Amino acid sequence: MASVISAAVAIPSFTARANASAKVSSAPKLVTVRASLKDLGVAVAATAASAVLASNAMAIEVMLGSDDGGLAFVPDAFSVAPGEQIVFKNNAGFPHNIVFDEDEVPVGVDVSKISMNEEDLLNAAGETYTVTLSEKGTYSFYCSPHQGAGMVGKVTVN
Ligand SMILES: [Cu+2]
Repeated sequence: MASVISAAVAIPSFTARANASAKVSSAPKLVTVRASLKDLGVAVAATAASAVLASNAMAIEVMLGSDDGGLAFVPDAFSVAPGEQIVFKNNAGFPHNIVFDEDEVPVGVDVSKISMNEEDLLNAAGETYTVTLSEKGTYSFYCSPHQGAGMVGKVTVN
């Protein structure tokens, strides 16, 4: 059931993004726009099919630490569909962890179910922490060792 729900939600949002980018594009690029929309149509169909087959088809990867060693989530603000996997991956400047802020999540969300323990850390390069969020809304999260250094992020589920 979960995969079917996830597919039904994902298709309209993908289509909405396609419409938005088509509006932004100017008239002289009409041919290009048509071509990319056609490609996008194929992509939407493929996404729908794979989402039905496996709900894990959609995922976003967030780097822990920037390539130049900065203490940051990369990206530090992003959107996902409900149920889309968010894979946090150790990149640089570790150890890191991911803790959701109980005061900045949608009402009713239990942050203990989506956060790592404050004491748990990802210590090695390439280590990951994966979470999926089902409630729509905005969630703030941080890395507990580096919160003071500004390693904070925000994800919108829509
Ligand atoms: Cu960190």
